[in-house]
Amino acid sequence: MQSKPLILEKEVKSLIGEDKEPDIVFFTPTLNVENYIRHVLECGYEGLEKVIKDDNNDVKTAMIIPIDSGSTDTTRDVINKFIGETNGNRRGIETRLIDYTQLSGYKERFEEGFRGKGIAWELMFYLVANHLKSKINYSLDSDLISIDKLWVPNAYDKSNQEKSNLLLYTYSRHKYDGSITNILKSLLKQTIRKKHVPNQIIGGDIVFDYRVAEHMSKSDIWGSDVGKDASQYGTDIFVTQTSIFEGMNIAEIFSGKKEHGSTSKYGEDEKFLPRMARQVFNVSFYLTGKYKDKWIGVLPLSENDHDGQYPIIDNVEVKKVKVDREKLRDSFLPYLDNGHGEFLNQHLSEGTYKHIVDAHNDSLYLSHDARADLWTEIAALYHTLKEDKRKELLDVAAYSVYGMSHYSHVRDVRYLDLKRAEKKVINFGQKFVERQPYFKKLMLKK
Ligand SMILES: Nc1nc2c(ncn2[C@@H]2O[C@H](COP(=O)(O)OP(=O)(O)OP(=O)(O)O)[C@@H](O)[C@H]2O)c(=O)[nH]1
Ligand SMILES: [Mg+2]
Repeated sequence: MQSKPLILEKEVKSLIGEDKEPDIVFFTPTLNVENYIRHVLECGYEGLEKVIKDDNNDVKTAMIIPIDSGSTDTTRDVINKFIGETNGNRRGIETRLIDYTQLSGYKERFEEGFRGKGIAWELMFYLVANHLKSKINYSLDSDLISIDKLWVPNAYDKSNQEKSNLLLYTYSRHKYDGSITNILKSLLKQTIRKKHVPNQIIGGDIVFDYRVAEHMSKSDIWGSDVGKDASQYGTDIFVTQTSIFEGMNIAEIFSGKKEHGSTSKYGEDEKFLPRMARQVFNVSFYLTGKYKDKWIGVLPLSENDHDGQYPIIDNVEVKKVKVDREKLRDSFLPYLDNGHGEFLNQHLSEGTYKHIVDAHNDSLYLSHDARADLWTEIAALYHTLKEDKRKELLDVAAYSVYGMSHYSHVRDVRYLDLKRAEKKVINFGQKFVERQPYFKKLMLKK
């Protein structure tokens, strides 16, 4: 619950300027991106310039606002250099750096245990909703390499055309990539009728309007326990899923591939992915419960209602991530043997638990049906367990069940051509749609 303002009136004035109400704002959250931020700022600047110079557009003033929260490299120096070179020479665009660690609201959040890009996003939504009142806003990652100067104007046009409240940049991914995304998208299909679930629900680059900012900044998730996850890897799903359930108009723009300054976490799937998955699932399950009234009353999807959309994007070469399947399996197996198997035995229905036993006998492979049964029950269980058990469930879900699902996804699609891989992914989503009535029954049982 947000009791105090995140940023004091006088802090806003000194940071943003007196009564600044730009039409369009380009935000970028930064943390140790000295090698990438200059390119992002330049693309943001040139992109904004193109938008405000276009007589067809009714936006005339623009700002660029990088929000840094604790870079220990020269990121802030690079940004200040950019400001020195461009401000004053402005053609209606001003850059203002926010060093969040210097603000009153940050200390509180930090002490409460909040970390990550989401804290910058919380401040960003707060600023738009309470001070800037800007019509259209961007947040693009500050480590983007593949961004160019057309990303901003193209998304502006698309957002206008589609009258979107939230626009998501969507990227080509190698077919193997995105096992968390595929599970989440499939889970969301259980709760959404006649609507397309966006492709990049956790892509991280967005365009949003005032309405989205207002909803996000008022959310009770900030300051809650789940909010700690929503401020880190759960931040993207928080925004997308809340917007879906709030009935926002959501559009997507395809921007080729996403190349960014990846940290070393890739190549270490077994360590990194479950940690990320745990946070993402926690936020997603929480929101599914919070918005239960918005979806539980709708009729189940019939087979014909299912959109089955998953764009076949085969004109972009995407490097595939190296993955050692044996290593993956060996890292997940011990969790299952040491406690997680027992937990699942206790809490799942007999038939669903049998999938775990069968997978254990078949090198941890879970069929599509098995994965759909497991995730459906886990998503519902989240709402029936007491808090300590819920934490245990999240661990079991993120390490054992996600581990097995990830391994199975890799085994399923890695060696198929793209079209057949995508068919598999659609088929996977359909399995969850079929279980919609069962999911509702479980959610209503409580
Ligand atoms: N202000 C702020 N920005 C952050 C923080 N953590 C990450 N970011 C920024 O958020 C964006 C996404 O973070 P990344 O670390 O690139 O995460 P990712 O894109 O999911 O994964 P990789 O790039 O592969 O590491 C980047 O622009 C980061 O600079 C933070 O604690 N504070
Ligand atoms: Mg990145």
